[in-house]
Amino acid sequence: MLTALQNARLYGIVDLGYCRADDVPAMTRALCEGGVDILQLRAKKLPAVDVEELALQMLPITRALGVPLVINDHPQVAASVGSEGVHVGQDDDAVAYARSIVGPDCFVGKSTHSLAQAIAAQEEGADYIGFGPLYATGTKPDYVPIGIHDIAEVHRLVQLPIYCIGGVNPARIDEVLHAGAQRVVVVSAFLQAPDVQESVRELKNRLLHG
Ligand code: 3NM
Repeated sequence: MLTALQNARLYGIVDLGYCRADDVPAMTRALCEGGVDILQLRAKKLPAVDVEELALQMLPITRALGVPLVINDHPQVAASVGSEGVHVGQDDDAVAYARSIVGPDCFVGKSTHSLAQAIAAQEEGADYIGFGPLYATGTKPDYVPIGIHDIAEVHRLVQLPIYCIGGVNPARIDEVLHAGAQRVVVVSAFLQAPDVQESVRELKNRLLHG
């Protein structure tokens, strides 16, 4: 599973802020068939029991298409459904705590919002990091964007897979790649696209072939 993480370039998120619960299976399929390499379930407002139910709907689809599923914020759900990954925020000891719940076979990612946090997450033993938000984004409206100038530096300082996140969309992908990004997370630009699968395919193409 860590090999899948090493090779992954495009990370999608089924965010319940943009996707109705009823649409989760179809959205999961569209994102995976379009070409996301990793997929996260993010449902900030739902209780764990509902997150678990959605994860159980997603897993047969993600597994059939060979895409690791990551559960945001709920290590217990990740453990109970047996997802391939779990993602945590900036709380102290979040990585160690999540790992104690999910065990050794589930990778653990952490959100970081500065170079110092990125280095700390590496020291804490995260398997990958998110780095952002690069641009202001309605998906995380209360976060101040960090810009793109530290992207090259974070790649010098941190050896983990680094997923650049926050406001990444087709209009900005070239700028983000030019700034040194190798991997990106895209949320609203995919979930709000008229043709989700096609929009993933196009962005993946530009990631792989410039
Ligand atoms: N985490 P969009 S930014 C979920 O910086 C999330 O940690 C961020 O959504 C971070 O692609 C973000 O719609 C939102 O901007 C990304």
